[in-house]
Amino acid sequence: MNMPEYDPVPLVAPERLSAPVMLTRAKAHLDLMRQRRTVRDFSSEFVDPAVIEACVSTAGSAPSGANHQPWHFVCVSDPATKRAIREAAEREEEAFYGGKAGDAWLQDIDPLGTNASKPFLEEAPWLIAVFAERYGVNDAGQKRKHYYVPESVGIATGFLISALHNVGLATLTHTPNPMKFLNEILERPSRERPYVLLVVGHPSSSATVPRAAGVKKPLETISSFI
Ligand code: IYR
Repeated sequence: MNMPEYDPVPLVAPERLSAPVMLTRAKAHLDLMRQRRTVRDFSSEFVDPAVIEACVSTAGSAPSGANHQPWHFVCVSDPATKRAIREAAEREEEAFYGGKAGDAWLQDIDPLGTNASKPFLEEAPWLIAVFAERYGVNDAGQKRKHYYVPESVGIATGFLISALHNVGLATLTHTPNPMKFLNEILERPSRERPYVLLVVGHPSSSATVPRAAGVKKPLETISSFI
């Protein structure tokens, strides 16, 4: 088989910052990211596809196992496709809230105020369905093994959420369960597993968010320094 060889090139290093500038920038980024909230009330205001393209390209720059980039992003603005996704998602959510979830799970999400109704799937200007490729296929149509797929796609999705937040767009990380219907509606092959459905747009002017979801664990709880 034709294996690409190790071919090191000089690193194009980001600018070297002084210690105080590093700290200022770290805190400025923290301030920006702390403003991110998961939003469920979207305006239907237009968002330029070029902005979505740039944010998805940011996601595509993420690190991945063996650099196989085991992801695919389907960006949907077509109203009929959004409607089909809403209808399928609400069918799953009705089963979920109707008993499939179990009492403990429903109690855990009670503070989020969610229910089976998902109008934002039609109202928001963009839905981005993130798919994880279980395996790849090479030019000859043979299977190519992928590595650390959920980790890789999770990192890329994090890049995407922060890129969207950086341009002032709100997101909802939505995971109707199961999400298999996304393969059918979006015509993706079965080797791709739906990973998350991101709802993207401007928040509506009357958007509210659950107080409880804004409470983040303190640094002392989430970290140790040795
Ligand atoms: N997927 C459902 C339920 C839900 C589950 C979790 I875990 C959440 O953090 C929020 C909601 C829904 O979207 O309503």
